Amino acid sequence: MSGLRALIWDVDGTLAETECDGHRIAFNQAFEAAGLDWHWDDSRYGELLAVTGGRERLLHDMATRDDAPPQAAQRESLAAQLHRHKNEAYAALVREGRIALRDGVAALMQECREQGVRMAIATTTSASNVDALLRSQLGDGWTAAFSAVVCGADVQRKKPDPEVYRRVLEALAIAPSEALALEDSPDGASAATAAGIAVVVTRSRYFASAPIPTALAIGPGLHRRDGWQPALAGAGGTGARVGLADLRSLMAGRCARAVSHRAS
Ligand code: XBP
Ligand code: MG
Repeated sequence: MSGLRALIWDVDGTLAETECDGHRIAFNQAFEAAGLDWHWDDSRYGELLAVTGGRERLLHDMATRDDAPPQAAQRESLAAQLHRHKNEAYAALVREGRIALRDGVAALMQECREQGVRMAIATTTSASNVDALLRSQLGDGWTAAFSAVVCGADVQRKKPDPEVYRRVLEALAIAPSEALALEDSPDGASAATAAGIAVVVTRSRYFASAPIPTALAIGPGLHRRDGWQPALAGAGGTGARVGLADLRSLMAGRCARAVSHRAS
């Protein structure tokens, strides 16, 4: 049985609720700045999150519009322009302190540091967005806390493809069984699972009830021990929140199940 050597964090929805009050607002600001009468409301944005990657999301939306440029090359160029503007607007929102880490995230990060569990990031979002968010939340030296950071532009294929997780494992030089991923979305969980990594899901606003059958456990957030499937054992050792002891025990349960399947 392998121990937990690294915790791999997804960013949007997992580290912070960045989508509704961050990326969505910033996309709408980019539309306005470009003189476009386009607006993504909460419900439309929820649908569009089925497309991973902001530029890809823009192109997908354009394909449904009569008022988008007719030629593919024009759409690509408009999507690139809007996406650049969106990321600048997102960074500005984050710098204003509009987006905080989700409850329980900082405490689990601190536990990782204390217990020598390395941390990494596996995200679809742009590196500039990760930098803006973590600089605002963890300070200028945030990169020192992470042994690997793999973002959207670093891979050929975004989540649900496992490439981003495989790249993280390579950078950490560990086996999939030695890592645990923290995710919030079906595509994110599929990506980690396809890379052979166990996934714990903390429910986020837009994926509050999405089926995520591959998750080792699903719960409302790292800040509480109730509402988890499967139920967390009483003695997590960290009081009211989810801690490394819980994650290790979930991983041990997964190994025990794998062994009993092999034996039967
Ligand atoms: C979430 C995404 C991203 C963000 C926007 O990534 O799919 O596209 O919505 O960021 P994850 P970009 O959950 O893997 O962190 O515009 O930079 O793509
Ligand atoms: Mg996510």
